Amino acid sequence: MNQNTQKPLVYGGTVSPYVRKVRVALAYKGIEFEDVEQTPFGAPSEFRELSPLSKIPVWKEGDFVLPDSSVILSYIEQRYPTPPLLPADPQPRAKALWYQEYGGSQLNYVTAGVFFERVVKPKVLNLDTDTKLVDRILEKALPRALDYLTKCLGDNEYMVGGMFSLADIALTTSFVNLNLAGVKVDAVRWPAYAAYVERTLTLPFYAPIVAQVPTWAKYQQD
Ligand SMILES: N[C@@H](CCC(=O)N[C@@H](CS)C(=O)NCC(=O)O)C(=O)O
Repeated sequence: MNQNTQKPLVYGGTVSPYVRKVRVALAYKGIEFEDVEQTPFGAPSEFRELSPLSKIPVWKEGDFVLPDSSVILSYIEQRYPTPPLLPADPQPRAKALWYQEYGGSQLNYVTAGVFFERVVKPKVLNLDTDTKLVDRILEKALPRALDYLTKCLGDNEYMVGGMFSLADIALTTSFVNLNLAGVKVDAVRWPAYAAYVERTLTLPFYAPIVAQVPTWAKYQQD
């Protein structure tokens, strides 16, 4: 444990959807932790000791270190089982884990592509946005993801098992970045999914974490 606070440390930054996932899970379970601001890019060698892939988030509890958001959630789910973030039944439980995988891979690649082009490139790297790439993502990859997710959600309030779960975190955290990049889920084309994202991001334990993003990270269209 950290000698000063005895709280676990979570390394990361507010614009990372993976870090946000961990923060929301911890908030849902009421687990206290300490934020350690860390960018993965150009990180010092001490950070690479913790995270061999040099990625955020990292969980550190004394000598115990976990450098991956899904593994961190798996650990905290066992360590702090109440309230649960996974259904107890094997099938919805496995589905929730699949949605976490999808959220952290394909869905995030799509949303991060837009965020990188529209926000990170102009605001951090001083580079031009590849507008053709953004158009392709918005016209093809994002609709494909939203069609799939809409089918999975059906008319349910939550993605699996009739309960809030880590699937709901994993399938909404990327949309914070998409919103920051000036894109909202089209509520005419995907009304159920747009409403699901909106109500999930405004849940009382989730909304304050969404609000933490710095102002520089907001895309403004001229
Ligand atoms: N599978 C990892 C992915 C984490 C990840 O890709 N984090 C990004 C920030 S959003 C990062 O650290 N990227 C740095 C890099 O790829 O070098 C997880 O779920 O924690």
